Amino acid sequence: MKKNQKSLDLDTARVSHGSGYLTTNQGVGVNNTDDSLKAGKRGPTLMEDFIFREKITHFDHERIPERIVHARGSGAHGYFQVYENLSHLTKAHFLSDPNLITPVFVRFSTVAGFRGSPDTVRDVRGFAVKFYTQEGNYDIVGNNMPVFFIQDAIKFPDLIHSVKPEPNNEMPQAASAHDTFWDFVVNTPETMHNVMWLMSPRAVPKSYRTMEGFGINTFRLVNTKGEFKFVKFHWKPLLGVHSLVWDEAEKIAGKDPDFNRRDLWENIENGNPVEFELGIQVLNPEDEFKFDFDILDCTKLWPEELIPVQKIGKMTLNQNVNNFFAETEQIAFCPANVVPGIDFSNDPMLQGRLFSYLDTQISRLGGPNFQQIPINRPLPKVNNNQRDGMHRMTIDEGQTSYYPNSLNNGEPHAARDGESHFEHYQEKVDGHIIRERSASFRDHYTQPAMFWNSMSDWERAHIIDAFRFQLGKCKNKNTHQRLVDMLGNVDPVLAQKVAEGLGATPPANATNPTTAASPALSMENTAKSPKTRKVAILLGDGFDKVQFNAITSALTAAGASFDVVSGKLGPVMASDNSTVECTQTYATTAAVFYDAVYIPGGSHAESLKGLVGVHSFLCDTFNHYKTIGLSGEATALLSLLRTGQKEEPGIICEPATNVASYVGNFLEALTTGRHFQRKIS
Ligand code: HDE
Repeated sequence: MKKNQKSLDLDTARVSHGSGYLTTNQGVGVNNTDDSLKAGKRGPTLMEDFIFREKITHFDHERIPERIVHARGSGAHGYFQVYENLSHLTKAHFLSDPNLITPVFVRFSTVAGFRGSPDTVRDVRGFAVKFYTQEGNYDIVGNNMPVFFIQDAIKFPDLIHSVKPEPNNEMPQAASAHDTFWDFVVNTPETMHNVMWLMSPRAVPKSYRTMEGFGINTFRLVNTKGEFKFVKFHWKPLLGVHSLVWDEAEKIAGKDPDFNRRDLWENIENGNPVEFELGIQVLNPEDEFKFDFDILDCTKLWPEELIPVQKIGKMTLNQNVNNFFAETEQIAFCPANVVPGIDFSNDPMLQGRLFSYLDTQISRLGGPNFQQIPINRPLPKVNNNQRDGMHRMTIDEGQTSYYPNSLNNGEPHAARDGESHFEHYQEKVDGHIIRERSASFRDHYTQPAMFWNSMSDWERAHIIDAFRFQLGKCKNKNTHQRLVDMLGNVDPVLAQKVAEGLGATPPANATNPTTAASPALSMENTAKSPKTRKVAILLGDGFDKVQFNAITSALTAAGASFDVVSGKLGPVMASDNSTVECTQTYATTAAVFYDAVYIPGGSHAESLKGLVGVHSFLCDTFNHYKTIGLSGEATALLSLLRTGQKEEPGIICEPATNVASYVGNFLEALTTGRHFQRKIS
């Protein structure tokens, strides 16, 4: 792979430890790193043992504070290319030339959990992208939902205190299903819209490769003529948007806490690039007041049907980190990192964010020089009079470190015309200094209702179940009722169903304030591809090799993958006495890690019937709406499902197997993914 500019820059910091003798940090050779220096073989350790002290001291200080939010994350390198010259909209150089390759680093994250918490919890996901442009670093620090919980940054500490583990006992970990979060929600109606998203399947993404990203806040694009447009940023995954079901997410959290991290890592490691298109919604300044929401209110989205998303470029992630700490942990994103041509709006959340990130990074990364850490340093030369501070990495030469100066001929000089530089958009501002919320921010229910109206049946069922689960974990009954009353302003059916589950009283005057819907908000019609699909093939001695071969070659041809699962690792014998290597067992894997299960015919079917592992594979696959494939003698295993479940969609079961047509049916069901029409109760 040809290296991009940032990769070459990072090469200067990479150190290989493949060979050579051990040394101290001073470069002095060490011939024993196993025994400390003692006064006699059984005597006390000596203070003069600098080799011992250095090793232990370094170890004692190996941890840095984790991020106050978004502590749990995974990152990857890649690049971005714009589709066409956008200089009519923005003077940003990296958006002007389709041939230009801009290196990027992306960090995906959960929000509430600690650094070691599981990936598949119900939470918002962070989606932060750093573009290493030739005009400096530009960051889109976004989430996988297009709206936020609050309207003003000053409330952020309250929101986060409420969702983090409760302060008296530090429970629960990485979960919003507890009293303080919902107490905050019922006291803060502006949270309603993001809460609807949080209860939806979007909050349990199947993969970082299959979630959307949103810059959320409103920004400006500014061109060379000084004209601006308001803009919102979107990332659209080429593989479509896909989520887990809740039971699956909970099981995976225990069985593989690194589920999303592993998926990202393994796909990049296996040469499957991860691709997202960058989209923009562009709004003319004269249209600022045309809508029934305020475009500066980040609890509102701009419906794509009103303001279409234009796809402007593609990001490809194709390289894993060499060292998690040096890269993924030390990277520092900041919404204030903008380049000429991209500017801020007066969105009060954005304005607060512009302060917070750099501030937190000064303590997280140990002082004001964290921009010099290799993963953070920009590609253009940093040229200013800032000096000193903790961990300064550069040796800044010269006598002068101030401006203006004559001793250094006025250098470095203020950028002149023709030299890339940032100029703030010269907005005219006029108003009284006031600590108040704009009246245009007051409608907290129309867009949550629009979100609800846009959902398919299975998404609605997911949302109702999520509310019931989350509130069910809150001890305070008053909170249940207040939440149900809030939902009465979103939709009567939603309020009624959640009330039923909680034993609360449905609100008397529940109404849905709008008939509007935005089809783009539903995941129902998203792209579906067999390429993301993985099948568990359950085998015992005596399986039908012809059927096995037909399925596995069709899966490989379609770009899907499979694991052979059996009672023990090693070879499993087919009916024709050939063998197939089994790489997973019922102890090492489970149905939650696959999109489908397939069992070929053959004499093994009888023995599989009695195995607990096979039983739980089939039941979980059924309950998670996934495809079940049984052919030949294995169709008898249908008896492991309850009566009435056998005719449900997504069950491809043929006793007299016509191999070619069977394989086609199975692949079609697999590509569909989940069969939500299935009745699972
Ligand atoms: Fe953040 N946020 N945030 N946030 N945020 C941080 O910065 C903050 C908000 C987002 O992978 C912190 O370096 C405030 C919205 C992501 O490293 C901190 C407010 C959105 C990440 C911070 C918000 C985000 C962060 C913690 C309210 C979506 C992880 C560690 C005004 C548009 C970036 C750090 C990474 C991280 C502050 C709201 C996204 C404390 C004050 C809205 C993806 O500075």
